[in-house]
Amino acid sequence: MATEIVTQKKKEPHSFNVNEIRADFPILKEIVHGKPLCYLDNAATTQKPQAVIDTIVKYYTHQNANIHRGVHYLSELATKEFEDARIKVKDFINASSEKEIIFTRGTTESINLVANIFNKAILKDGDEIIISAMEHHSNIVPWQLIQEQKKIKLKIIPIDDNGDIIYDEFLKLISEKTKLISIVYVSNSLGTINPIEKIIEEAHRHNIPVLIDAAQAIQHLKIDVQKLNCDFLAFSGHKIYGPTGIGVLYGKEKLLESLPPFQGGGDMISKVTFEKTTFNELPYKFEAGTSNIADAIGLGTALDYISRIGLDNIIAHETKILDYATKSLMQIPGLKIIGQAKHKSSVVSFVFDNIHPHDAGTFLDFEGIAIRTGHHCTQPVMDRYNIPATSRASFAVYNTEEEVDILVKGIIKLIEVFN
Ligand code: C6P
Repeated sequence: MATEIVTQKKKEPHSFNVNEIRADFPILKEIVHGKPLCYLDNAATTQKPQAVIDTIVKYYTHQNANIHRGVHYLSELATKEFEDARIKVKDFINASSEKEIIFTRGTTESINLVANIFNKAILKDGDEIIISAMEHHSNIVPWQLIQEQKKIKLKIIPIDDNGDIIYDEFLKLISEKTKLISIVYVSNSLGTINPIEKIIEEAHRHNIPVLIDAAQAIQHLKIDVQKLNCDFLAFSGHKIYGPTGIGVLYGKEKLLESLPPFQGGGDMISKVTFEKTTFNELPYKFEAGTSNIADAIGLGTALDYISRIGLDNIIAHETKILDYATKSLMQIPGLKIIGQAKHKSSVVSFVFDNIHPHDAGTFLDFEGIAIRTGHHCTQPVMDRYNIPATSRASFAVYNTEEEVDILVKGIIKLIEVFN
């Protein structure tokens, strides 16, 4: 019956027990090539807890309708669930208002949204955007697309051999022509945690807004946008145990008010005539068309899930796993870790003396181990280290030291077979 909504049993907060957490993720019981799945590709996407899967099934089974449009029961219910999810995002990153939370398809769309509206409203020939040498392609290409229309300059903060940005070089790049600093919080190929507090403070001394790509930070670090004082922040739902196809752009209310819409269509308007259209209030001005309702609600459940475990617990656990993995991998002769910054999060990239990363990835797959190999959509990082690709193990809340041991055993076998 449509009106009968299945209520989920409220769970008690987790005291941190990794086996209990693993039990929440049904996919972790899968057998791959006859071996238990050892999933170490969490920077690409995280697995989903049963609660998120249940939320999506429940939505399509009992709640599905279009939002913001109908006066009927289901439409009002779906609207409430969707807007509740927005409030959960707002609370999770401590934004000051839900007007500052725009639902997008993911980090990529969030960055493209900012690039698009900056291009429309702010950027002129001669203007400059600062990014870093460790950006994901989704924080490089949107700015290059603008360069096809306008003579804007992309200035790149260099990185050192460890994978840290060279802060003094960053200071030299700032000029009166800088219109935005757009920088990754945690590098997906090096694991570096950038000193974004310092960068934001410096940028604001020059009245320059800052966009933070938090795709690899939102699931591993505590983010308080008011404390950080960033102007924009982008992340994807699927990297924080939520569904694919949903993401967030946080923007300061005043800034968003002053900028034009991204796309045109339903929901983002206030009044349309053939002569003139006026736009809806925030955040709807930036959400044209029917939103990804089910997955926004699923993201809300993922954030509830994380909050129940507690980010402090997650950070402590993931730090332990990263340290253990780094120490274990460093002992393997012929393996070199790429990215040895002082502050790192949940990613270890490595190369071998004479084994191509793709061969390593394929070999380990047959051991049931899922890692990512390639350039990780950061080709300039590969160029910086003069390598074609890396193998990357990336960790999440459900990974264990035993899984690190399985990875190490698999690599030792790989080296024996290939040498
Ligand atoms: N990195 C990885 O395996 P989307 O695809 O929009 O959800 O996220 C894009 C993105 C942006 N910034 C950073 C730092 C990222 O790591 C990613 C996605 C994945 O590393 C897929 S390439």
